[in-house]
Amino acid sequence: MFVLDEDEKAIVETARSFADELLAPNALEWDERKHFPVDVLRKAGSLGLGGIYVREDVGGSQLRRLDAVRIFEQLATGCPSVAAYISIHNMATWMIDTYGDETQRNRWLPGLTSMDLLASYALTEPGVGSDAAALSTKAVRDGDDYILNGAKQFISGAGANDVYVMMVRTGAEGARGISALIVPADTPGLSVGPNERKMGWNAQPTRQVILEDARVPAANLLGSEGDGFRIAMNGLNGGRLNIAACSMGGAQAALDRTVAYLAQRKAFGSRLLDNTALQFELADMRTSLEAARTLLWRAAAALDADAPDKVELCAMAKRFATDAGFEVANKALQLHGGYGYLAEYGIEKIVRDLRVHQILEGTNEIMRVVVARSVVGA
Ligand code: FAD
Ligand code: 2MC
Repeated sequence: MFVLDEDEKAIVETARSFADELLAPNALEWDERKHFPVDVLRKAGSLGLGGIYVREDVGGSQLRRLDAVRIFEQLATGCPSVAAYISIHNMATWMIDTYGDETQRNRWLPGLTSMDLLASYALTEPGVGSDAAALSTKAVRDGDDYILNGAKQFISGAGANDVYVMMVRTGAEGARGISALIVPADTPGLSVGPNERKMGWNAQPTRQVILEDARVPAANLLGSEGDGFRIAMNGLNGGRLNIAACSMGGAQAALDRTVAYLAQRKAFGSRLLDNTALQFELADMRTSLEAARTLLWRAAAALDADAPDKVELCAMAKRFATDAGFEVANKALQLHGGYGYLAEYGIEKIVRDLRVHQILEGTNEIMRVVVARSVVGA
């Protein structure tokens, strides 16, 4: 698993070239202008990045989760925010591939895998984040439709997307009363709030989604009524790994730039890179990233193998890698001195982007809840 064969190397190199050529040169400008680069996403789609682990008959690349985390690490070296949106799009697209019927797959997946269509994942609500099973957006059956009322909060890609995979309540309280629906973005009665002003992740929009008597065909139900929470959580297992990979890529880029910076910066008569105390910092940063990457690849292999401990391994990897990634990026900022704090050096942007990975796709406290349950057998 740790020595890549030629095919695996080619996949990683393709993702790296895409990041070097199309993401990195524009990342600072997109952050400043809060620009969502849809044209670049379409190019990602043409390379097979829109359905990385989706089946080939609908245009997917049908790769493994292990390939996916390596791809997301490379994409994030160019821009963690754009890489993370591609990750969310892949999560939603995989949910339709895995739980959709043939009509749903053929209707949506060719457009989604090519990224001509963009997807969002809508679980969180204004009153409910970590305690997702308590969500209250209602879907009431009316003939051949569901009528949706409620609101979704913090939805990545909203307003620029074509479709939501949305978790709604069709039954009683609790996880078993939740269903997953494919909701077209142009559904009458669906509207979005303003783009949130955020600390980072500025190259993708985050908006509230409001549902007022929004009518969605019942044929858009994924699986059966009551399956929605399980579908949502299974999507998130892989999503958590990809977000962790985005932290790896951002932090690795920050570390690489720090080495280059210290090599040319002189103080007290020599290069800062020759200072042993600073070399020790770099050694610890590299060690942290290698440890996190090792756990991440182990969790991805467990997900590929559908191992019985995949859920807690994904949670461990998400918690560990997003914490490590943020700490490494923040140390990189420190080692740049005052220049690390300036936008043009690009390090503070990585720090801002990586901070939210400790919060979303399940906070790192919730990751500990998941792991703790596996330890104590709850
Ligand atoms: P809360 O659940 O209110 O938690 C507040 C604090 O309490 C946190 O520190 C939490 O860890 C802690 N806490 C809560 N319960 C426990 C517990 N049992 N034990 C210990 N600590 C606990 N959601 C989507 O559905 N789709 C998206 O596309 C999406 N994109 C996002 C993009 C951004 C930029 C952001 C910021 C969020 C996004 N989210 C999205 C929402 C994100 O998943 C939630 O913010 C997250 O799950 C936390 O929920 P909350 O904000 O309601 O915090
Ligand atoms: N994988 C598969 N199944 C899972 C699962 C997982 N990771 N987590 C829970 N389930 C199943 C569980 O096995 C149970 O199934 P069954 O009814 O068959 O026994 C069912 O789901 C209910 O689970 P719990 O009893 O554990 O539910 P509980 O409410 O106690 O806790 C918790 C669930 C806290 C783990 C869940 O609510 C959670 O993960 N919260 C965090 C929410 C989150 O991650 N939001 C991210 C939003 S998306 C985002 O941020 C983006 C940027 C896209």
